[in-house]
Amino acid sequence: MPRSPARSLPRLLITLLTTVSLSALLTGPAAPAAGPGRTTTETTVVIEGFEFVPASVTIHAGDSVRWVNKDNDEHTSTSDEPGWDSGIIPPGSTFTQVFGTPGTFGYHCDLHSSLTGKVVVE
Ligand SMILES: [Cu+2]
Repeated sequence: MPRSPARSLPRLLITLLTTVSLSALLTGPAAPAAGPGRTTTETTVVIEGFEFVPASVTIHAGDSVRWVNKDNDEHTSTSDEPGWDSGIIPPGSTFTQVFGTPGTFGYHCDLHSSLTGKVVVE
């Protein structure tokens, strides 16, 4: 006997939701450009001596950048255009941002206007 639509629809929804949740867990919601089988990488930018080191990093879509504050002062990683804002990164702390979209993204420290950097996403 065929299953009635009233019974199979909720089951289909649950299957869909489970699939979406699983893929979100596996790839992260901000990494749509990372194809299956490609490993994402994390690039580290050190904040030291009131500089982003290196000041420019090039990554692939789906990769992440991790800022590590090695200064004794607070800093931020804030995109020049709307995009991301770490908020205060206390000394010894880190902030990680995933980049899902190709482009060139300038950023700065909100507390020290001389601190600038660039993330190039290929
Ligand atoms: Cu700063």
